[in-house]
Amino acid sequence: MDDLKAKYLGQIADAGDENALEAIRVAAVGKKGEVALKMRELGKMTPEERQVAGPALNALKDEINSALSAKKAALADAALDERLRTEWLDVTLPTRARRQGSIHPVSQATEELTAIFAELGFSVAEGPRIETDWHNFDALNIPGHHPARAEMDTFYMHRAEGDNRPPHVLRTHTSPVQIRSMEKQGAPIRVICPGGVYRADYDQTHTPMFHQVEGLAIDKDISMANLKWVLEEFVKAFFEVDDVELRFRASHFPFTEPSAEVDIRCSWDNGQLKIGEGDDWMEILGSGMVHPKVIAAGGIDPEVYQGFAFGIGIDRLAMLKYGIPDLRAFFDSDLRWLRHYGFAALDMPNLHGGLSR
Ligand code: 2NL
Repeated sequence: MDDLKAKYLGQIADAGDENALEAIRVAAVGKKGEVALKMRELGKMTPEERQVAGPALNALKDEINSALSAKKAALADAALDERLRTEWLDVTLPTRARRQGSIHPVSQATEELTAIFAELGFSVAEGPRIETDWHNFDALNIPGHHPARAEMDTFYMHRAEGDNRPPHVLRTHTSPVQIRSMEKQGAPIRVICPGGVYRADYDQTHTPMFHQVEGLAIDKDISMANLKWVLEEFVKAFFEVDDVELRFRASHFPFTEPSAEVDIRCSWDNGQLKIGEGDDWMEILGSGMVHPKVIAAGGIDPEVYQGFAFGIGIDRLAMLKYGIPDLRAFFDSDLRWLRHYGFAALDMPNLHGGLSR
């Protein structure tokens, strides 16, 4: 037994890798290993002999097994040390030049308009794209039977069989984010909510997902005059023109009263759009004074507070500003298109950025 012990502990100490160690394990303490063979001889012994040899064999087996696991751990440690020694990175090296990635025009336009509204004192809020139908519709004075629910071509989430609660929806506008902002912050409030929205509509000028920015300003004495000034400042800064003329056309939305659609003076000279001059008008947004029911839904007292709201399509703003003709290409993930219209990743967008760089 002493010979066996010396032989296997020696082999284990000399083993160079896990495979060698496994071969030793099989030969020594495996089912048909040398220790097992010795165990079989116990049957031929006298009871007295067996009482000595049995425990001694078990102890030998335990000792070999411990030596095996100790050596295995030592080999793993050595392997890790070797990897740490050979695999390393100099994180202080400069980055590689840009090859592929670029900023999507919608992201660029969003960053630019966010910077403009931030300078006008608006904070930015985001919210879930899967909304309760209360936040997306009821809170905005669009009740269950209202035609706007159908007009908005809503995507409804699935409910389990027998679950009769109203289903969640993919938000059809970012207004629910403003409802949530009112609930959280109360009045006064100045906030913009940019983000993706969904409507079941797909043709030349519509994609089922598109982007919107809505703005909301609520205080004790806010009027349409404030709305007009904010929109003029925004349009001048975004399109980088010194002067604009906006035209407010009476319109109707369930969530504003009165409501106005806003056109911008422009010209189209052989396919070239000029903003701020000319004899044409182009619709760019919808707006109005927030309906008292909507202010109340946000948890604010409409007897004390009033305000304006507006909604603008970001995708169309980006098309107009960067001269991109086809909306649907925005969401095709075509790398050639992205390289053509995309913006450099390190080119931080800001109020003074955009076309004039
Ligand atoms: C459009 C119309 C609009 C709003 C959005 C709004 C939000 C709240 C309360 C009241 Cl929380 N109104 N949003 C108001 C008027 C128009 O968007 O045609 N957008 C492209």
